[in-house]
Amino acid sequence: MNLKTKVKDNSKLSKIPEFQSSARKILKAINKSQSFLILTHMNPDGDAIGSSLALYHYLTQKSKSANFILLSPIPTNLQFLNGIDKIKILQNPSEYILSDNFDVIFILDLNDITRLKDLQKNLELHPATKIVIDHHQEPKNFADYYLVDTTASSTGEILYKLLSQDKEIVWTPEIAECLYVAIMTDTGNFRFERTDGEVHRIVADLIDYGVDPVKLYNEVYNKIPFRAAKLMGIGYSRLESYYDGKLVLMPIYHKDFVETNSEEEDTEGFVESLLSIDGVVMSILMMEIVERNEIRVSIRSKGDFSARNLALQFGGGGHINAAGCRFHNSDFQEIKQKIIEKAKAILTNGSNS
Ligand SMILES: [Mn+2]
Repeated sequence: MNLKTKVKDNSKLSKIPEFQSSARKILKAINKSQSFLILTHMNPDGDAIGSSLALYHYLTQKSKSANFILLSPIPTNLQFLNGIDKIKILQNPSEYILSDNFDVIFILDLNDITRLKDLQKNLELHPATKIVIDHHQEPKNFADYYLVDTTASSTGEILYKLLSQDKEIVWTPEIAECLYVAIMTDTGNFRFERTDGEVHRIVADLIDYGVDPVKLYNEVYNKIPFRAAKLMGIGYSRLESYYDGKLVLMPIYHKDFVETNSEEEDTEGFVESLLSIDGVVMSILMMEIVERNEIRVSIRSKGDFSARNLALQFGGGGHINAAGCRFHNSDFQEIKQKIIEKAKAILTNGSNS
């Protein structure tokens, strides 16, 4: 590991050369506009909601009209966030989008609007300036401005760097708290790769701005519903192990959701927890979601073993260490066998880091 002996003045800026000029252009676009819409991905996580809500608070502080809409529900452990009641959850967002004269549409923690399903068409038609702030690989070409750093820990980290360029910002505890939750959740509470010195310097600033890290940890992580704990127990009792314990797979069937009275959202954190098993470098959660006739697969991994490569082979995507894919009208056991087979090459050719 390279230990830097000196912290440079620009340590809080991105390593990407065009970052500062993009940031300046985006701040300019914000200053000259009045009406904003903020969008993020389906099944929003802490980074999606935390960064979007931080941006919402920032825009409101600048006396702008800000709107933040979601296409799916807010996880219960994020509902404590200040301003969460300002989020509109819409069944029919396409009409909403065209009904308003937004000057700017922000798309956060997402780089591919086909993932917004029905919204895609009207989003493309909308004359607003579109700005993407994100850290995922291979952004699609649909927006006017991009603030993308695929080496960043989270969208929250990138947004912090953007907002830091505004010399007039007032760092309220609300903004700081939302950004802290974004960074904390996307780094798995500062455990995942990309949790570097820069990340810690940023969260140190956020703590100085009024964040209470103990309170936020409790709110986000110590909130597993009892039904989810029961469901996790069923999943653990079925755990399967492959390739000398390098891969573990947790199947969860429809009947398990029924038995424990739990839902898809209750599986939050399951697949990550499997990585704490000794020797495991890749974990897979396979869920049967009968409402959508779907098998949802979440994959996590360590080091160079690529969860993303595995997901890509089945039409999915994600980051190297966190990815997923979905199957429709498929047989659970057949899909499982295929995934396990395809994982073999990754687990045997992957690095041993
Ligand atoms: Mn993210």
